[in-house]
Amino acid sequence: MTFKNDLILRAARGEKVERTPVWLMRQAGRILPEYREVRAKMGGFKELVETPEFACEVTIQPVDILGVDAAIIFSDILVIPEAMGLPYQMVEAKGPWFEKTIKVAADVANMRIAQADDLHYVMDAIRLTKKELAGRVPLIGFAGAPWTIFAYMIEGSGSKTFSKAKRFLYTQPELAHQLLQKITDSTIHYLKGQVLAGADMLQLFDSWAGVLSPEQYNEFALKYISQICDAIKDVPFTVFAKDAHFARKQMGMLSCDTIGLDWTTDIEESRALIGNTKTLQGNMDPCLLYADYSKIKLETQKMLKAFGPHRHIANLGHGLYPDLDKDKVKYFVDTVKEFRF
Ligand code: 1CP
Repeated sequence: MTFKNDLILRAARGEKVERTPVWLMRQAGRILPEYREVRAKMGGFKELVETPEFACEVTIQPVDILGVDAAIIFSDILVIPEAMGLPYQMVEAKGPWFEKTIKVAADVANMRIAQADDLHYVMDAIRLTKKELAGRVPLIGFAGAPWTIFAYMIEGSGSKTFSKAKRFLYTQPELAHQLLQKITDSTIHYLKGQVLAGADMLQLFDSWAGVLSPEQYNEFALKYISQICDAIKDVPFTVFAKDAHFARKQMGMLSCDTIGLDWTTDIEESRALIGNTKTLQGNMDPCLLYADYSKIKLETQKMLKAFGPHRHIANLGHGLYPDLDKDKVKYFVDTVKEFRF
């Protein structure tokens, strides 16, 4: 496939780029009035995710409107628990909710290992989006990391502490490993399916890495992330573990191409810990985009200089907040695109 703009793929592979590429986590979503319009036509979030034409439309919106260097397929990490046997609902203004959760051994035994076909609507959305993008920018596929998916399957919703999921690790570690392995196998099938459908690169989101201790993170998270990295060979692969500053050195040893960083980590220190063989992605605090334009420009340029000209993909340190001003978000993107070393 020839791309009109493949900066992000080259940056991920450590090749030379004319400028730093940029995209934003949660770039398709409520900051765009155009998204809210499509969303309002639908019965709910799930219907949008499960209807390839609409998922495709909102995936491409940020490419047209914000000018980002990649699209990310519009879906959610929670499609995996659903494909394994735990359906989710997205409750308006509240977030995800699972009617059934995992409590005992029989619940784990009842979980099936998902196949790519179970998520045919995501594969259809990827195929359609690839066609509609026609090589303008690469398309990113994604999944949740096993620990984060496990946390939702035990907890049944979002949580500040994920204490039920952590209790499970302390009280039923063997069973936790069985479930984590099933999630890992499902995720490998799912990600390989996304590549076959046309995804040009992949990202794993470990959003709740930060509630685990370093030791637990090794045992219950990195072990499985490492299996997934080893299984994906054909496209650049990014691991983003939010608040996992304690694991940066070990993450440098994963067989992936890019490590995502949040804004709580020092850039130079991260480079030293992770090494020069990985691309780094991030790591602006999304709240910077509440500041005035001159402050956004100053801090964005400071970030670009700290990462340097090689092996950097500009992004925020986590997803955009829905109340951010679209013009300021675009200003961040433009500031990156105009900067030259
Ligand atoms: O209708 C809406 O606008 C609901 C908000 C929303 C959106 C836009 C949810 C509910 N999910 C999504 C889409 C989504 N989710 C994408 C789309 C592509 C893009 O980035 O533009 C992606 C990549 C995700 C991934 C996701 N879902 C993560 C990992 C990234 C992160 O933010 O840490 C997580 C943790 C989820 C679960 C989820 N889905 C939605 C919410 C509100 C949550 C978080 C719930 C919680 O607080 O625990």
